[in-house]
Amino acid sequence: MRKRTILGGVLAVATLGMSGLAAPATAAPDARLADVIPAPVEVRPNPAADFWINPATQIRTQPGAKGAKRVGDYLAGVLRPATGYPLPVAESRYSVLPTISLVLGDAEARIGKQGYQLDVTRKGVTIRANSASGLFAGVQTLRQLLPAEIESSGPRLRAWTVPGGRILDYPRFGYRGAMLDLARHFHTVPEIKRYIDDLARYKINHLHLHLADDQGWRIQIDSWPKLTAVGGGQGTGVDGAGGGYLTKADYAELNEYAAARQLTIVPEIDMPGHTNAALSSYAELNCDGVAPPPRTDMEVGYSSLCVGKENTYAFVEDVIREVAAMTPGPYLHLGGDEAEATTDADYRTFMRRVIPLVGKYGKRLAGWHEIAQADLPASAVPQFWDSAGGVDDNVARAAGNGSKILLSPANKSYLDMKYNENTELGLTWAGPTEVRDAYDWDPASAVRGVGERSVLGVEAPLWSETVRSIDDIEFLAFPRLPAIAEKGWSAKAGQDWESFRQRLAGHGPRWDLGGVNYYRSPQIPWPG
Ligand code: TNX
Repeated sequence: MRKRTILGGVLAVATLGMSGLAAPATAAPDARLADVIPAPVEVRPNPAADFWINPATQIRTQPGAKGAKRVGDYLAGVLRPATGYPLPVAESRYSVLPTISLVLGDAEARIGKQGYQLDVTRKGVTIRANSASGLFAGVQTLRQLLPAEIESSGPRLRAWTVPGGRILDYPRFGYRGAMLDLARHFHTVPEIKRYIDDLARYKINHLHLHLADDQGWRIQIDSWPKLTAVGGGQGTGVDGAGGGYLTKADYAELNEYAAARQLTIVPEIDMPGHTNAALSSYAELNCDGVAPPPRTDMEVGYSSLCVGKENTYAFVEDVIREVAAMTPGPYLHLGGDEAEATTDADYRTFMRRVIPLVGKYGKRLAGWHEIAQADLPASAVPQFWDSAGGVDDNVARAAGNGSKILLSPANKSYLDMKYNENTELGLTWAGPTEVRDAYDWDPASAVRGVGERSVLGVEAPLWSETVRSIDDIEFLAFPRLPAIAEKGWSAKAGQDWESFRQRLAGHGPRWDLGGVNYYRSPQIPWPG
C-alpha cells in the first residue's frame, strides 16, 4: 500500500516534469559555487556547465565500494523528500542516465583523507575522494549548491539546478568538533541525533559528549549502577529540571548514527572535580564516607574525588574500562577542569594514576587544558578553553613535547555565551559573543607557543546550564557554529568576514525551511 503511494507520487512528478506543467526543467542556479560554508579551497565556476537533477537522475557508486554506497544512500535520503524523485542508488561502472557519481580513488593526492573534488557538468555531478569521509564532505557541499528548498520536508515543484564548475577542497585541520553538555541538562537521543545532523552539514566530524558533572551522571555504568539510578534520576538537571541518562543501547545507537554521518563521538567523564553526582550516589567514594546531598545549582569547583583512597582508582578504572569498551572512536576525555577542591599536589598524584588507564584500555587521552599540569604522553590532547590570545605555559610545554592541542577559546567558540546582553539564553563570563566575535580569530595564533602544526583542530562547546531543548541548542549554535566550522576547515587565505557574512545570509532560508531555530544577528544581511 505504502509502496504504491510513493510510486504514484514519483510518477506524478515525473509526468508533470515531462509535460512541462512543472517548473521549467532548466533554470539558473540559486546558489553559486563560492557560497559554500565552510569556504572551499579552490572554486572554478563554469556557467555553461549547470546540471539539473531530474526525475531520471540516479546516484552511482562503484561496484563493491561499501563506504561509498553508504554515502550514496545518505545522499538519496537527503534529496528525495524535497525533489520527490526516486533517485535510485546503483552500484555500476558506467551510466547513460544523468548521474551523481560518488567515486573512491582517482582524486588528487593533496585532498588527503577528508577532502574531495566535485565536478559539475551538463551530464552530471561527480564527487571523487580518497575515503568515504571525503565523499560525505562533498555531499554536504552539493547540498548547499542546490536551492534552499532542498531543505523542505515535502516535494516542491521546481528546477533543481546545480551550478556548473569544479570545487577542490580539503580541511586545514583534521579535527572539527562540537561539544554538548548532557550533565547540566539531559538531552534525549532524538535531540542528539538532530544536532549530529546539524553538525554534519558544516563538515564537523567530532561530537564530544560531556557525560558527568556535579549535577548529573548520564551514561550507564554496569559496575556502579547507582551512578545513573541516583545521579541520573529525574530532577538532576540545573534548577531541578529534567534528568535521565543514556543506556548502553542508546549510546551504541548514537555511535552508529554518528558513524553514518562521518562523525566520531568523544565521551567525557570529568574528574577529579565536577564529580558531585558520583560522590552523592556512592558514600564510599568520599574521604569521610558520607555522601553529600545532590546539587542542581550552577556553582563549580567544590567537589573532588578522594585522591588518597584506593577505592577511587577502582571506580575510575571500572568507568574507563566500560566507557572505552562502548566507544568505537579513539578518544576518551577525562575532563580535569576547575579542580579547585583538589590540591595541586593531589591533582598531579591523581592524574599520574589515571592517565595510564586510558592507554591501558586502548584509548587516546583528551582533557581540558588543566591536564597539561601533569606529565602527558605525546599522544594526549589538551583542550584549551581560556580566552584566545591566552598564555598557558603548561599547554605550550605539552605542544613542545609533541602533543596536539584542541582549541576551544571561550571568548570565541563557546556557544553557551550570550550574543548580547539581551539574549535570554546563555551565560556571560566569556562573552557576549556576536557572530563576528566567533569569526574574528585565527587558530594558529590563539595560544602562545601553539603554532599551526601543534593544532589538532577546533571545537565549539555548548554548556547546558541555561539550555533545555533542541530549540535552545540550535538558537545558540546558529549562526556561530558555521563560523567555528569555517575556522577549522577553511584555508586561512579563504577566510574573510565580509565574504562569510554574505554567504551566511543565504543559510537563513535553509534553516527556516529545515525548522532550525537561529539567532537573527543584525550583523548578517538576511534576505527579505
Ligand atoms: C566552565 S570550560 C566550565 C564548565 C561550565 C562552563 C560554562 C570548562 C572546562 N568548565 O563547567 O559549564 O564554564 O560556560
